[in-house]
Amino acid sequence: MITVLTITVLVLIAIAIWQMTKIFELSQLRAAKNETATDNDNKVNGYLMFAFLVFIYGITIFSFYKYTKVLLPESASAHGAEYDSLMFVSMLIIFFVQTITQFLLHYFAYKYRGEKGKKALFYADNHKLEFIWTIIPVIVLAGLILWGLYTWTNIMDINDEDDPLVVELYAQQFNWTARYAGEDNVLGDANVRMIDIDNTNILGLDESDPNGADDIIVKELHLPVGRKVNFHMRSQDVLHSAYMPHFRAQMNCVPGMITQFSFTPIKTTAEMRQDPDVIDKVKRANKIRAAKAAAGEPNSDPWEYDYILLCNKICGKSHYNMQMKIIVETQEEYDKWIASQKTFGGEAATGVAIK
Ligand SMILES: [Cu+2]
Repeated sequence: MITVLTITVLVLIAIAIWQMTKIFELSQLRAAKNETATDNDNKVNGYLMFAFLVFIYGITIFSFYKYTKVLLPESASAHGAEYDSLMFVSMLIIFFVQTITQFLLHYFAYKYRGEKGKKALFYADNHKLEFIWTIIPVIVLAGLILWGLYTWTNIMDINDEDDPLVVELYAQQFNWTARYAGEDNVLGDANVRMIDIDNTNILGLDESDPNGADDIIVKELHLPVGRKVNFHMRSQDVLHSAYMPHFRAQMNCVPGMITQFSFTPIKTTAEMRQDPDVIDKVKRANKIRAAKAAAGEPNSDPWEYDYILLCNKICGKSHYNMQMKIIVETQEEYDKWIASQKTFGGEAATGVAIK
């Protein structure tokens, strides 16, 4: 009913605007003058072109000044630096070319504005010019594409070299669960059809698979610094995307299949908290939070920096809050933590539910 009413109102508003335009046109009939642009009109438009150029240059400089600080801090994964360089060089070329072409576009619009007696020059073609403006983009784009493909192949080369830690990331509306492969570093088979909530089997592990007995299911991801991690992603319900921005990592989680991503964390959480860029971000966020706390708003406690796993596919109404904390720590700290966790076999035997 509301939809029908909204459409009716919109149609009526459109008719009213149309009628008013007609009345306006009729009232202007007598006063209508020659509508050909004069030299003065063209001059004004020419200057407006320059004004617009100044506006877009100004807003670009302003955005750099104001918003560069909200970009991600330095990458915390081994492959991240290469990824960032590719991004930086691509953006640099885009900004360089756009600065020049925007200037030329607006300058020529001004220079060749309409003037009485001025005639457009018929200029069929110029092979030299055509060659130059074709070959330069071809070389630049081919270079970027080749570099991009090389980087992509490097990042997406998921293999078992260097004894990687195997971890499963399990997505469901609207939370993440991680599963470590345990002592044998082999994940037990799993299928959503085998989920048995009453029996603590929340990820649908195949209880007859011996590889799964030592698997460790947790709600907080701990990673030892400097060791490669091979992630296996699964989804229980809809498309999700495991996004770990500080490690420049993202992979879709697709129901019915296992997707993979691999990276090596190179900075512990403690080290990252000492990064000047991160310190600055935390300071700014906490200033906003302090103001909110003073106004009595909930959830305004001071924030401490942590790596985070987010969902980057709009998967439902609580998508925005689908996240898991990631802690990168030294090998000793990690060993201590993992030793304190219960295995799936142990959980199933004791029947303790994992919350
Ligand atoms: Cu999601």
